[in-house]
Amino acid sequence: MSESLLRTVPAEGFDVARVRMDFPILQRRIHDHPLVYLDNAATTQRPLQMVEAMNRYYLEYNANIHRAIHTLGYESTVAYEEAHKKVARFINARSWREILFVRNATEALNLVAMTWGKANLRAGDEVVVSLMEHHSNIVPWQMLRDSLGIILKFIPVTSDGVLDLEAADRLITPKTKLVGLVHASNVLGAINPVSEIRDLARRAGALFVLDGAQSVPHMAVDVQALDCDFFAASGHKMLGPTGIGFLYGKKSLLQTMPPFLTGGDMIATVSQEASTWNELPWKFEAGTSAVAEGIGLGAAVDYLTTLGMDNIYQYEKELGDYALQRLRNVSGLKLYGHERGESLAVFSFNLEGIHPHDGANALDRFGIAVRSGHHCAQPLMNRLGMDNTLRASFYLYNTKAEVDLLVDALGEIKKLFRA
Ligand code: C6P
Repeated sequence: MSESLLRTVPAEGFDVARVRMDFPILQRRIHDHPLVYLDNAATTQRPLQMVEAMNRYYLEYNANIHRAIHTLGYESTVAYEEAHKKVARFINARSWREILFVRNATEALNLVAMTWGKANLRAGDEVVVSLMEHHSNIVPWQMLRDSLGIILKFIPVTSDGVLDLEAADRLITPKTKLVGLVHASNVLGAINPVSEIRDLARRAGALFVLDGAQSVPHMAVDVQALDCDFFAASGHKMLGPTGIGFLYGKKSLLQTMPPFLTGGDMIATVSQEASTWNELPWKFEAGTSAVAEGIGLGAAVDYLTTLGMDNIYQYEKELGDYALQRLRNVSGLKLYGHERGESLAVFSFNLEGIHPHDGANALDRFGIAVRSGHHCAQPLMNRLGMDNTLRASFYLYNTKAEVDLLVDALGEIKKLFRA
């Protein structure tokens, strides 16, 4: 752990200047401007501590896991297992064996559909998701609809960008076998009313799956309190490396589900006739694991834990409130969502007369990185009447000064395009 981070908390509270020291990339200049990185919902930057943890693995104890008696193999196995334990503590899972390492949230959600879904769903069974989902919590269920004949239903979104709970109450019935919900929207930032939807799922006797890709980087998550059956997330959206994410699943479900990918490491025995499965979580981690990435994810979790998720949430809330107030005062800017309920500091908007891709390109000239496009949530975009937006998404190292730079640049861009 670098000295800078250790000095950050808890005595001095959340000190963003010290946090920024852990992210060398933030010192970059882009087109002669300081980098203002506001594309955190796509992927975050990485602290030195995380990169150093991966380096240490490669430089000091690189070896395959679960396969070797030698010292390096032992050390890498222990470190990789410890990373599962760190994630389990981070989200308050009952056991680290409930944490499966996968490539990303997309793979986690596909795993649920392709294992639990294929084994348990029959033609006519209903799966309910929301219209606010990322494609990764829609397409796997569409695949099952097309192969198994299940029925896929969508909880509508109101014109002000929140879930229609009355409609959810009507849609979730005893025919519903699984309810999937995005915990926080990558387009609107909206934090969804999890307990209400979970209670509807429970009333129906359905499983409840949370897509936590956007929530877990920004707020304390307690899977026992949420009482979800599955929780999916990506490491690269929470300061970790690419190529690693996790799926939390209740042990009782994981034990009875068939494996996802098959082959090495996920078996207990193999004969010519049949195979038996390894214990959890290895039953779901076939082949040589992303060892360095898993260790990196553990280090990212250490970093977040040291800062404190409640401190991070509070800091980002204040930053988000400031950004909201400033963006609302930009003339010709149409902001989506942020009208009701709680939201993360994720702002999708359009500038009158300027295509979002042109806007993002122009912002880049000012050193400001935002995303433009449909954000892999086309059903939501269609519902809200747009194809593409600009999106500024903030994280723990962003500052109010960067909000001001964004707003100033938007003003300049409007002049440039005479919009
Ligand atoms: N959203 C964004 O720019 P992967 O790509 O598997 O790491 O994450 C998928 C995913 C799942 N759920 C939600 C809510 C997400 O936001 C994402 C990824 C990125 O918004 C890339 S499209």
